[in-house]
Amino acid sequence: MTNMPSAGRGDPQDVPESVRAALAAQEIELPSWGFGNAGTRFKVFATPGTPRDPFEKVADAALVHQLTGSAPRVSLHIPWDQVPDFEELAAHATDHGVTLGVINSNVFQDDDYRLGSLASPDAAARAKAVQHHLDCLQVCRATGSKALKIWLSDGLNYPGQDNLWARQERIADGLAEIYAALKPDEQLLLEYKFFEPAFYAMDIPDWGTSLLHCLALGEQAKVVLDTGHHAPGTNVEFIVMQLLRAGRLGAFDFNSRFYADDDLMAGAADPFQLFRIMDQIVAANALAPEAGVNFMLDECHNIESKIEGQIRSVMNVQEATAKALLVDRAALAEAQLTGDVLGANGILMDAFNTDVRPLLAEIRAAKGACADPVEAFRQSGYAERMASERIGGVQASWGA
Ligand code: AFD
Ligand code: MN
Repeated sequence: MTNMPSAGRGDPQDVPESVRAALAAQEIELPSWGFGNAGTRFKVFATPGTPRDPFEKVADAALVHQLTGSAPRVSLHIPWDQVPDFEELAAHATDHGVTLGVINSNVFQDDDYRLGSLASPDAAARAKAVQHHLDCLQVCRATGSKALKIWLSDGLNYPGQDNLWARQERIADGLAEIYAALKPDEQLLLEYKFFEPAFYAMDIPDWGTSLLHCLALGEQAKVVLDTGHHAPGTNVEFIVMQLLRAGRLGAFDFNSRFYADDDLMAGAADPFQLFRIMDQIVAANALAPEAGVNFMLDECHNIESKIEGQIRSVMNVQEATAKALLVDRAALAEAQLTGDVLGANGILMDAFNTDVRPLLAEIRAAKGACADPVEAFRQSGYAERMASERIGGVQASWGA
């Protein structure tokens, strides 16, 4: 068979209703911290109009949802999003057409955690970290969130600095205390990262370590796969498949990287990898919200427009998903089983090479969102208005 693209494969008229419905139902969760100032260890750049508090961050995130139609939830980060009354923030979100999503803990910005949080050799630091997570669970109950996301920056800078095994036991004990506090409808999402801020050994460096801890904890513990958290060249879609097989893929933190945890727009550095990831999701029937995988963004934009960067990331995830849904699965299975190596690859590439932008523009418009969310944002004058209205106060950043 030739692998020439079928006539107009991406033509909205040719796309099955089931594909259109799946794309219309797709939900991508936004990071509140993606709307604040960000940077590297060298400089955090301030941008006029940046939100000064969680209420303004939620308003910016709600605009992304309004324009794209596919970003109905906003993850919070504690204490960056600390407010006196979380029920008031949840109501504010609802008023803006979105809801509050996953609650992210933060045990990486306190001097007490210099040698680690749950892994620290200091029992007081460990106890403080456990308490912070118990406090975050109280935030979940106030916001209606059902998942606590844990990323530990814990690790070592030098061989011999601490006992690798003992640190695993300390983490296991601390996670067990937190897990025991979960309500039956709540989840603990455990994220891994192969380096940074520690440079010799992170205590949860890879998917295997996160999975081992989740399996020891119980059914309500699942793994978070951050696409910026692997060594260059890692086959990330293989990890997606394995975690799906184990029933322990809880969420993605989508972003893009050229070298490390670069926090660039999802899909911008390697759209083919994002497609291969979504291909595994579609092949496993794990796309629908009820499948239990949360498709989140975790990215901060240092020099680029924050709102536009989040809009583009949502669109990039949608495009990768649309292409994955267009894979001719029957023909692919046939080619695979008959050992038609290039035929099978060609079928996958045919879908990847399909221009799905007209299809997605039509689906967005049909939902009452914008066919071209980026252009709509640029035309809206929102960025300019916020720059003129948001005067004074302290712009949100990693510190606040
Ligand atoms: C940092 C970490 C990790 C975490 C995020 C939010 O690297 O990705 O998910 O902060 O806490 O980016
Ligand atoms: Mn992350």
